Amino acid sequence: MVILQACSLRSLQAPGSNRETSLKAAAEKLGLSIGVAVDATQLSKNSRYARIVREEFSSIVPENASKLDALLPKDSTYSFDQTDAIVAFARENKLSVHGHTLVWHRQIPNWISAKKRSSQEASKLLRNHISTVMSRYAKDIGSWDVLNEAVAARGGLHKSYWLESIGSSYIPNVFRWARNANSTAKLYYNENDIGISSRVGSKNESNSSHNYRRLVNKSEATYRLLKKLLANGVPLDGIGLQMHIRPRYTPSLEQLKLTLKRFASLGLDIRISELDVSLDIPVTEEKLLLQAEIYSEVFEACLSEPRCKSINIWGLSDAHSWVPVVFKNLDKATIFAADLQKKPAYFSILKTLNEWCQKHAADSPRCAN
Ligand code: 9MR
Repeated sequence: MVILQACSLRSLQAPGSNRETSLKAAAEKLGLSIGVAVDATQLSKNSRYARIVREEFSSIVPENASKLDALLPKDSTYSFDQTDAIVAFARENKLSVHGHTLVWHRQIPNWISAKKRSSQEASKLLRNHISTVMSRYAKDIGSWDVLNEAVAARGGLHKSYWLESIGSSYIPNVFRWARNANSTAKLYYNENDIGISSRVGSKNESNSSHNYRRLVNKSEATYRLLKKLLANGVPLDGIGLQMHIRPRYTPSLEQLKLTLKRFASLGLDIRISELDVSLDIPVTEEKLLLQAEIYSEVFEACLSEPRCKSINIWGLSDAHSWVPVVFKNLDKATIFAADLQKKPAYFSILKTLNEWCQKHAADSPRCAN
């Protein structure tokens, strides 16, 4: 990771001429969709939460509502309430919805995972699920994470009920089933820890560390998997790079740009699909400023790549983030504080978006108009 120079909060907040005052307006000018992972209960019960989602974002992703365990909690009877509520909120507020996630090795309800099924039975179940859900939301959900995290940390395929029951053919098949269910939806493969690609030489000690090599291996394994799928005619429109990052494990701007270019060279659209930047506790003002710079760098990398179409923050605020729930020593990963005040990261992203065309008018297709 490069050492970032923390700037002051005051300079981030400084007003300028011709500036947009919401993330959504500033991003849309550059052809970028900005989204956030949401929760249906918060949208209906927390009016400040709902207002920020409506005003600052152009797109929403159900954080948990459309996963298999939420949709099919007990048996084959669907429970669509939460996803329906999210889709209705999007419709009322003219937001787009990205679906997350049709197939994953986690959050599979017990009644499915506890039962051994033949390849045929498991394929039928999964195919029906994909078709039922995509058909129900055909008008409202224009893009989907069809498959989430199928590659293991060391390369190879991640252990999964679907891999065990169906075999590796489940991977191309889920995309084919998705295409049959909806001929126009954009179909994404979504993966974590792939922001670093081997295209970037290892220039310093940290780049040759075990962790660095592991991330490179996973990014490369994902690249090869997608290349093979495409060569075999599997319908796949895009890749989501999750980017759950920490200052210590953040790819440099150069690494990230090259990784995005590498995936784009496969002819895929790119989403930064689940961005958050976790901080070690105790969180200080200095760490929040460093976090602001890291968020901005991810936005810069995406803006530099014409095929990078959308960035999504994973959770609206620090009170709605999965990070402290899972990691005892990490916190404050989003761009709004727990009391829903804007954090330095918010201002820094807005500034990056607003200033993009001052800095890149000559070399960025996003500034053509
Ligand atoms: O943010 C989600 C959290 O609320 C859930 O408890 C968790 C359960 O697996 O999933 C989290 O979201 C994950 C996403 O669906 C896929 N990529 C990793 C995300 C963070 O774990």
